[in-house]
Amino acid sequence: MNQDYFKNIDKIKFEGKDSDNPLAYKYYDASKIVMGKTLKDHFKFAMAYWHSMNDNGADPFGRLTNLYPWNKETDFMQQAKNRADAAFEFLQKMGFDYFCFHDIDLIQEGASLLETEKRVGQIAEYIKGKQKETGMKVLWGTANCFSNPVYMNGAITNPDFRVASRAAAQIKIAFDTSMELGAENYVFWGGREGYLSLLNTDMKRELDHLATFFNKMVEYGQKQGFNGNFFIEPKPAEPTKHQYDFDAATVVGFLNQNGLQDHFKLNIEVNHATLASHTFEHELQVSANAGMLGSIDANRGDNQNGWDTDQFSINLYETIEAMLVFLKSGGLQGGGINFDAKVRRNSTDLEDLFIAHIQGADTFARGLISAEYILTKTPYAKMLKERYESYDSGQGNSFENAKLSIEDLYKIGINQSEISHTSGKQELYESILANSF
Ligand code: XLS
Ligand code: NI
Ligand code: NI
Repeated sequence: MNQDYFKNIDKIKFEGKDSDNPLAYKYYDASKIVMGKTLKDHFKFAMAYWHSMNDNGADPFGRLTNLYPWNKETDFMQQAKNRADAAFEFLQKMGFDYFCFHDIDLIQEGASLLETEKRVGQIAEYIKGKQKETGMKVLWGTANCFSNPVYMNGAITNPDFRVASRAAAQIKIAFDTSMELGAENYVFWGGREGYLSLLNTDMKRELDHLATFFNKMVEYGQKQGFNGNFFIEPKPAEPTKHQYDFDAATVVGFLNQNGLQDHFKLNIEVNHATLASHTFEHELQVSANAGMLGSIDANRGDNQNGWDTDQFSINLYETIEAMLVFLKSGGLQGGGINFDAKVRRNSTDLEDLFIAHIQGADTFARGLISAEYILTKTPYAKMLKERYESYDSGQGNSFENAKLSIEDLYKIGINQSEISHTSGKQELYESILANSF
């Protein structure tokens, strides 16, 4: 049964920067070409089911403020269908082609995993039908192995094998469902994979279990003919005190150490980067350096708050810096831009969902257009290249190519008498950035 949940909202159009219509794109012109590719293809914008369809405004201090009309139905199957109807109507009106989901975003979890498996299978059939009608795609699927109390001591890294095997079974179901819906990627965010106290934790053993499981998932994916990517989404803390997938560098090290580097890439979330005391662009660059820049969970944190506030992207400076890394590293490998962000608890109008996503898309469009401008119309690229030119030829080049021994370096270095200062020109770089939009 198709209901018109967003009756008063038409398909969102691009109206340009002078438009004062809050329900129009000001910068995101899907067909605009930037660096030889349309904005739509660069980004592959996706809606996060959990925030935009399931969230109800509850927080640790208060009950729900915003029970969406599609979630009011009490029959779980009808409710799930209503939610899917709303999701597809929203995507079509936004002009987005993708969504991301956890297994139990689609439908209420059953009393047993067997029951959940049955439910997820049924709603997946319904969603598949809607995909056929509309052409909507899944950017990635994942399993929620953190909400159910059974996971209080961890999922795959649980000290009790009974729980670990339950998590593995749940992940298999979520992965199979994702494949069924044509997911282009599959994400692991280890919500409870970490520890609350090292006193009661055998960290080495838990991490070994995680690596063994990932290797088995690689084998299973190959057997099933999955040709998408596996992504790991780093986060330093929350809900555990110390998450094992702390940041991009930690995850790259873990993948390399366990022979997983050719099978996994990273899904970088802005707010997770800042929680790890990094910047968004730093985490993208670390991933790109490893050839593992897979996907982005777009949101922003709050300078005052030390938790994952998951606000929609509006920080233009941050996004331009990120889009510079994005363009310089050739974009994302297989992934897209998933708005892992939620409207505030007191934003209770249905149009707020649209305004939030429009602003997010506009921020990324603006960021990418500015980054292209910086790379093609300013001295930026030349300045950066010249900063390293002493390695382009001569002895510097020999060093770069590992042709100088420590004795050679000694001979060269000992004679460098008067080394003049070379300015880092940070303010000039910053002014180029600040004048790029
Ligand atoms: C939580 C994570 C989560 C993942 C998907 O902080 O961002 O939403 O993206 O499990
Ligand atoms: Ni996320
Ligand atoms: Ni997050």
